[in-house]
Amino acid sequence: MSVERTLLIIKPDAVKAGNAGNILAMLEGAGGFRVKALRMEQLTRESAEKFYAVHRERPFFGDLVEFMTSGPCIPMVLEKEDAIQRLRGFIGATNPAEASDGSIRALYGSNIQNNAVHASDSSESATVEIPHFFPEIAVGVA
Ligand code: FUP
Repeated sequence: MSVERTLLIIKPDAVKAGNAGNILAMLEGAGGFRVKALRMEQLTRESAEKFYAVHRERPFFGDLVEFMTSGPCIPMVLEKEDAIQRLRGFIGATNPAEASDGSIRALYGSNIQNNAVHASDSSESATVEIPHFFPEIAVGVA
């Protein structure tokens, strides 16, 4: 295992609900992830469509873009040993109803769309997703 970087987004539902601070505290505390970059921003339609381009043909794509542009979100780069897979475990399943107890999505997600956070699902995804938001941050750890 090696130290990796991955992208997490606190989504508009969690920001609106005032859960961003609790989520960040979980990530840094119990999760042990180090924050390498972080910003609050409201996604444009163009940026959201590009970010989720892999889902362009799926029936939920339009609603997903609508949701992701509905308010500010907080993208961040996190670093840790084996960060990509560990973060996926820490956030829980896509559908909060199926997410393991104590995971971020179980605690703060409402449904499969409004599921509080996004995290890169592979090193290939992280390599594209980190520069989408933070082109100035290296994808790999020196
Ligand atoms: P994940 O990698 O866990 O975010 O899950 P997916 O890549 O399968 O889905 C990406 C996003 O699409 C999810 F965060 C939420 C949204 N989605 C829906 O809105 N409806 C669905 O039926 C499936 C996914």
